[in-house]
Amino acid sequence: MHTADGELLTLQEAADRLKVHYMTAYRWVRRGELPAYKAGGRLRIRAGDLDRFVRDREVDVGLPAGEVRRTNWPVHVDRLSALLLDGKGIEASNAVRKIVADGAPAGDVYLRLISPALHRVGDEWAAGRITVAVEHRATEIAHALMARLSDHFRRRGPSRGTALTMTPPGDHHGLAAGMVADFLRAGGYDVHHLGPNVPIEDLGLFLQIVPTDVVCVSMTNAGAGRDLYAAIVEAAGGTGGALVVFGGQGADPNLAEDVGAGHVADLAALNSRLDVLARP
Ligand code: B12
Repeated sequence: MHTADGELLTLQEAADRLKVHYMTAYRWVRRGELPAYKAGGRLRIRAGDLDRFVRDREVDVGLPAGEVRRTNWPVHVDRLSALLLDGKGIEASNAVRKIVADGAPAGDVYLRLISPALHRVGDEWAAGRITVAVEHRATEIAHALMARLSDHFRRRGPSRGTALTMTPPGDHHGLAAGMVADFLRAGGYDVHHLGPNVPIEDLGLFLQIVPTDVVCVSMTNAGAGRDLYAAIVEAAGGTGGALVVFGGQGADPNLAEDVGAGHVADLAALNSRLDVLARP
């Protein structure tokens, strides 16, 4: 779209150019995403601002009004991966904010955007194309994105129980455990998120003091032996204790089953799987 930069448009004209309903354009103005001015009691939009708005959102706008807008995840993953690798935290945050404002559920942002983007970062590291420092920077940006989204996972109403989330000792990959914590909160659990690298002994002491229904362990490093699985179940009170569920890239379903624990691979299915696993 090319217009004279200073040209002033009414909101209806701006909506027409964006091919969206008047109210959609108004919502963007209210949210401060589309800059507008009041002149003669009416909202005016500078054509240059409209151009910039379109450029920023080239994937999202331009669909006929009324059409269901689908989030184009592969395009967003490409963009977010690039921003993470370039260390562009503010731009990454703006991109995620827009995607959510356009209706994408925060849970999808975790599973379909942030996770795959981080996997790409890992691939770059494994191929020797980026340093560990660059990978750390990307992880910190991802952490900040998640912190800003965490309010979306709150749920009011009666508690479904108490859950604990963590990674085992020696596993420093804490982001996924944070996602698990947020999904459990959305599912109605009160969550104690202990984060990464939790010593087993301290887990046991914690669980003796804080009554907990479910312990969700995120395992990223592959190759943990049966002893670790068994020690976690033991710390959770053994067979009569809390339900222990393992998940993550490095979790072994057979070992989980072998020690009497559950295994769930798909985070989106965790809350419903817990209903089944918790049944006597
Ligand atoms: C960031 C990162 C790090 C950071 C972690 C920092 C932090 N605060 O988390 C740091 C720098 C510490 C790190 C260190 C290492 N890392 Co690293 N790291 C990564 C990276 C790039 C992203 C991890 C991540 O957050 N992914 C995003 C999450 C959300 O995705 P996810 O783990 O797949 O989780 C999803 C599902 O699995 C599931 N899920 C996960 N947990 C659970 C639990 C439950 C209950 C359920 C239901 C579901 C579920 O839901 C999630 C959402 O979709 C990955 C690349 C990758 N492929 O993930 C490598 C990666 C995991 N790292 C790897 C390696 C090798 C290492 C090091 C050994 C490197 C080294 N030589 O030092 C060390 C190990 C350190 C340690 N002792 O743990 C390898 C793992 C190989 C393996 N299979 O063991 C990977 C895969 C990189 C690669 N391509 O080779 N790493």
